[in-house]
This record gives sequence, C-alpha cells and structure tokens, in this order.
Amino acid sequence: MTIPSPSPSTTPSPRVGLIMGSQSDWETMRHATAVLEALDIMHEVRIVSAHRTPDRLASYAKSAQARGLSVIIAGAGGAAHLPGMCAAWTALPVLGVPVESHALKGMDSLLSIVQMPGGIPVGTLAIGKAGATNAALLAASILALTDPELGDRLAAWRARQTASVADEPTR
Ligand code: RP5
Repeated sequence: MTIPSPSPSTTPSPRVGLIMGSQSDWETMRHATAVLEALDIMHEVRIVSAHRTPDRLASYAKSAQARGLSVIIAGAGGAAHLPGMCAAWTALPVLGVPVESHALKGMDSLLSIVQMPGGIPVGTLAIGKAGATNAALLAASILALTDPELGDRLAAWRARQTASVADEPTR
C-alpha cells in the first residue's frame, strides 16, 4: 500500500522567519522565539550574516515569500546591516532588532537599523530583549490581521499580561 504524501498546499510551513547575524545574537533573539512559541506561530530560525554569508542572505530573503513566510524578524549588532539588506531583497515586512553590542551598548546597532534611507523600510524595535520580544508580538499582530484565531491567542496573551500586574509593589 502506498501512503499518499500531503499536498504542498496543506503542509504547514513557517510563517515567520527569524534570522540573526551570529550565534552570539541568540541570547537576545531567543526571547522572540519564546513569544512565537507561546502564541503557537510556526517559525524558522537561521543564522544569516549580511557580511559573512552574503549569498546565504540573498537566497534566504529572495525565496522567503515563495516559501510561505509573511514576516521576517532580523536581529543584528554593531554595524547591523542585516535587516536593511534583507529588506532590500524582499517586499515582506522586515522587523529589525538591534542587539546590544559590547563597545557601544547597542546604540550602533540601533542607529544602523533605524536610519534606513527612504524607500526600503525596516520596522525597528528597541535594543535587546525588549526589542526581540516586541518584534515577535508585532509579527503576531501583522499575522492576526488575516488570522482571527491567532488574534484570539494574542488577546489572551495580553490579558494574561494585564492580570499579572499587581496593584501595589511588594515592599
Ligand atoms: C554582527 O556582529 C552580529 O549580528 C553580532 O551581533 C555581531 C558580533 O558577531 P560575533 O563576532 O559575535 O560573531 O554581525
């Protein structure tokens, strides 16, 4: 008996691509994956460096939309050209996360990512963990525009966050 393979249209594929310039960025970018997992959003995680693996970046970004991705989150530090170069290769929304650098505490990363010349946008988040967390939440909001069930999960996530805030500080 032959078992039919699932048709490509019914095979779930990642909706968010999470890329980072280096293994050293993982400590920051893992906070994005934690949120994507909490919201049950299929995603993929890759190391893609704009300057060390430029061909990998080009093929990743150019194929992203055809592979079913809807949003790309790109984290990088220092002269952080990864989000901007990624956005140059794809029309998908690219959310940039400035990773905190040793030398300049992430100000270099932030300014590299946020100061895109007009014409190729990168949605830039905060430096570090907050930025990674919010990039995933923003990706969820974008996807929820066409996915009401995800919208419900996102609303529940936010309600839990609200409920977790005490009325008074512990003294
Ligand atoms: C960037 O250089 C990476 O995004 C990383 O934040 C920074 C340092 O990379 P490593 O020297 O730690 O590999 O490309």
